[in-house]
Amino acid sequence: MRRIACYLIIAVSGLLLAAADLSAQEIKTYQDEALVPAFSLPDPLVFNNGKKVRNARQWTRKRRSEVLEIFSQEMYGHVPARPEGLHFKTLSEEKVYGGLGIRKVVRLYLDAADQHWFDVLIHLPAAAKGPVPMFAGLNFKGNDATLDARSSAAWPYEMILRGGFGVATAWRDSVEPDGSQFVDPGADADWFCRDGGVRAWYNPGGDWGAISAWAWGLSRILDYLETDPAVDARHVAVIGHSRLGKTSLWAGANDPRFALVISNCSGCCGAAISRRVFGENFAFIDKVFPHWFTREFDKYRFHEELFPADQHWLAALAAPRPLYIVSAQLDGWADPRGEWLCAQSVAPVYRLFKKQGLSGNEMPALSADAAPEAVVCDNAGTVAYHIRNGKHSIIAPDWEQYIAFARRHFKM
Ligand code: GTR
Repeated sequence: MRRIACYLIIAVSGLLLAAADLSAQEIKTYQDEALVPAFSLPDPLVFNNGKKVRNARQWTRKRRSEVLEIFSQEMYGHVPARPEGLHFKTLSEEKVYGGLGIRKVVRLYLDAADQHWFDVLIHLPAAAKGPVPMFAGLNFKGNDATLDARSSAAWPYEMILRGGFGVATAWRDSVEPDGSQFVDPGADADWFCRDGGVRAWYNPGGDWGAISAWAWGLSRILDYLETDPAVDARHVAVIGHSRLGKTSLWAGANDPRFALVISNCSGCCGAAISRRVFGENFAFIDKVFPHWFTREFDKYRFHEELFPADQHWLAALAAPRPLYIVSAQLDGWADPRGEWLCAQSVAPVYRLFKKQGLSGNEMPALSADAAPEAVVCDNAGTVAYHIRNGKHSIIAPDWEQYIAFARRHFKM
């Protein structure tokens, strides 16, 4: 008995020491291939009970929800269902771009009493003969800011409309405030939850991070799009850049109604393989942006190797739908090679559905003298990847590829 008590004391004090160590530990990051630790990627096609997933049916019926639960439980938190009182009101509608497009603002009321809402900015091609496919994604600085000339590369509305698509966007902070350096309430100051975000109002106490709240908002946008006769809601591509690229992957994972998933420079806890620990890592992201995650995620600080999945499992939740992962050459912080490896490593899941992953085992490479915004693609299959010359951003050359990819998969 005394011996057991003794062991217990040693074990508990060991744990306490480890915890103290952890909080004092200095967070280091590197962007050097030579420092990438040796690792093997966990296999998404093994059930929690250790048995092998043999076919698409087993994936869809059981394994898929196991993987979704790991990310809900350990990284982003659970995404709640549609609120009962959800309803919509069109606030304005006008012709824009010399008659090329229709611009609408639709208010999404989240409760029957009209107490909580956020606004969605929608552009539709005016000359469309029938319901149009769409891109849907959140924005960083407010809906009006996407109309600003400075945002024309990130939101090239005329190009998207000419491509035959509509596009819907809402301000990230109108769903759940980020509290980040980007926030400039501007014209959107009247966002719905002045006393906090959707997490404070809906399912309070639920352990879900902002990324889950934003993904939830994207699904509500899709709820609206399903009611708009001008929209072909069975062909809506979910898209996002950076933290919103993490969000688009997570929204696509949770909501199979999104027909295509695009993640632009999503990096750590997005498409980048965590076990490479290249650029931003778990300790850093969870310290600087703790509100993005469930508190369960804290235990993986400094321990990417203990996470029960890696990010290719998250990306594979898009299967069998078309998936497009993108990097920028100078975006070392987001780990382009890790993002490519993720795109490449979803192939076994797509193969279950007889869908083609990336074509090559080599990462597409830009030549040393590549033009400033040059793009090198491996995007002929159902899973696609490209790397663009330049920095951490989403710009017209990326959109050009997204439009072509979506046109091909939506058979336009
Ligand atoms: C960075 C963060 C990244 C990425 C980026 C962004 O500061 O470290 O994970 O999400 O912000 O969203 O622009």
